[in-house]
Amino acid sequence: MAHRWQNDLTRDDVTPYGAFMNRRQLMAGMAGLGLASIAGPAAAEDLKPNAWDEITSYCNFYEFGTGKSDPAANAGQMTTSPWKVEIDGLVDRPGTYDFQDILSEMTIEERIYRFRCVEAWSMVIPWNGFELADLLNMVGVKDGAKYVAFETLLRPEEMPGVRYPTIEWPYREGLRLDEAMNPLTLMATGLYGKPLPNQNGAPLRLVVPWKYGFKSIKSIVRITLTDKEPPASWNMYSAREYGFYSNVNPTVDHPRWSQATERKIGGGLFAKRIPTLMFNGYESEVAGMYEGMDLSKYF
Ligand SMILES: Nc1nc2c(c(=O)[nH]1)N[C@H]1C(S)=C(S)[C@@H](COP(=O)(O)O)O[C@H]1N2
Ligand SMILES: [Mo]
Repeated sequence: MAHRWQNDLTRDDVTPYGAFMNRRQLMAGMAGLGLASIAGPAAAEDLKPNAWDEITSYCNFYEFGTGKSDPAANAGQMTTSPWKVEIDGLVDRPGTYDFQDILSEMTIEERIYRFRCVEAWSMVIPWNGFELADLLNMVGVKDGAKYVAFETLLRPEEMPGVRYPTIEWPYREGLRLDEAMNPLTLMATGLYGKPLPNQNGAPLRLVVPWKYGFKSIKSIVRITLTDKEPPASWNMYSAREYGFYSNVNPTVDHPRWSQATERKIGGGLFAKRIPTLMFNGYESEVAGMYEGMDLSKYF
């Protein structure tokens, strides 16, 4: 089974920016898929990457509308070049960084991750990107920083969805510093070896594979290191439905639906729902960060 995946992974050994793939990290990424802990051909089938068309046409990006096909229809209007990312707060080298300058410092690799939306659908996505830890180390995290806050671009003239008061704009999210530094936490810049399409959060979005999808904030323009838990858009909208942590957990239901199972996109009308895995299958890599925490309280 592992060999089959290794073959799949090496199939298009391409990255958008010509950087080489780091084999050791690729293997770590495969371990991140939980291959060792999953047995049987059915489970292996669940790890088949979704098609490009599925990943790029069924999206959540409310700045472009609340329908699943709205982002693909409308996000083409978003100007993504030039792109600046402000990095501020408790860092040694705060500043406004050009996206291309950030890229030139980073090693782009491929990571095939499960992706689980809080709405109980899922995909498997072959991202390209770099570890958030590498970016944070580049700017230098100061003593006393405990959280990382993220903000999405807010440009109403290019974003038809932001005239509706669905959530508070700009879209905001946050992680605890240890979560941000975890090697699984990715800043994605591509998909299937191609630059990230706008609807998926071009040119730079977060991917936190053990958390519900809304934590994976798109089209990031600001990253702030802080000592306080930062406000997050969905948490501000409804804290009892969308916890700050939002770790994937099949035993803690959303107030309005079960989180025990999920529907993998692309399976067709009669596809069976599949069981949702604790921490979305990444338990061995991340559970240690939450030791001693009551996960039904800190959900
Ligand atoms: N800025 C921004 N980021 C966002 C969202 C959004 O509406 N706006 N939706 C979130 C949700 S709910 C999910 S499930 C994922 C969807 O990512 P995808 O469309 O690339 O699959 O993006 C997340 N990041
Ligand atoms: Mo989501």
